[in-house]
Amino acid sequence: MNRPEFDLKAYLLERREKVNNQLDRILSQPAAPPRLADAMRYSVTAGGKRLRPILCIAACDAVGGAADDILAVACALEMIHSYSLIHDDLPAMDDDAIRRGKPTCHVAFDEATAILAGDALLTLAFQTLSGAGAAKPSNAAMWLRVIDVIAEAAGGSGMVGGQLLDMTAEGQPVDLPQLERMQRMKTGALIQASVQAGALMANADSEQIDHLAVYAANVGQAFQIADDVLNVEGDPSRLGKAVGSDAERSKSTYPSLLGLEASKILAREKIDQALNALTIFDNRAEPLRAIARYVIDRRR
Ligand code: GRG
Repeated sequence: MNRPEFDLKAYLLERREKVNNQLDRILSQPAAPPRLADAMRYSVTAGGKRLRPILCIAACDAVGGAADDILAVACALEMIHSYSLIHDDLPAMDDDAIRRGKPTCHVAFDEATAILAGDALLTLAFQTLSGAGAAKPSNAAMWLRVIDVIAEAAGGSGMVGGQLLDMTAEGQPVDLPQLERMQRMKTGALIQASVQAGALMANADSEQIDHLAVYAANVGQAFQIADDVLNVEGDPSRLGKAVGSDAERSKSTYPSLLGLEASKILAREKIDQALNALTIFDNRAEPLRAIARYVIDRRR
């Protein structure tokens, strides 16, 4: 008998709505000055696929965990991601005017407000995690591990470090191993942490954690390759941001190093490896499987 096809669209819609509602609740609470709170809300609620929160929830689902506080972790990941986009768009970095189909934070507000909104979102993410953990003292060790995994991925040895490598490499020739390292840190680390945090919240065992790490590493790389491909041949109106910026800045990307077709083939291979890593899981990993396929078929 054929297995009914997993409905990714419905899964994404439902999880996105839960994440968005919880983000609304969190962002309506901070006693920040109104202009700062507005800028934080503006960027987080501007849209976005919510890939990291959904990966976190899907990893938790795959392990069979009904973790009560998974939404707190999912929202913390999205706030960290949103802060990184606000800072990435600043004049001192990529100097982008459009993000998620809207004027970037520093354009809609001003540069200082955008810097501070990013700072405050990063801090609020960790406050959300520590607050949820403090409410469950019996699970303190698990929460500390989740916080540690996310902090390491977001910081100097992960996303922030990758951003620095990326910026210093601009205009310079970069080879494939250098590109892979840079992107593993800049984009891959938070994607990996999202999956690992979801699994930890569901009390995954070490075999499950190891397989999910292989899944996440491959999905992270495929995601980045797809992003580079979309920067060449994507539709700006669907992406909500400009295309062609990598070539304009002479940035080394998968298409510039390997060509467009070889990049697409490599992304597919990565997704096959991600799916192979999930063979130890039952059908509760269907969302993770469907997300892996979506990562390279997406148009935005
Ligand atoms: C400034 C500390 C700091 C870090 C910036 C993630 C990042 C590091 C920069 C983003 C630049 C970029 C376009 C990277 C390529 C892949 C990527 C992270 C795309 C944006 O993420 P999506 O596609 O965005 O998940 P949405 O808007 O859907 O959330």
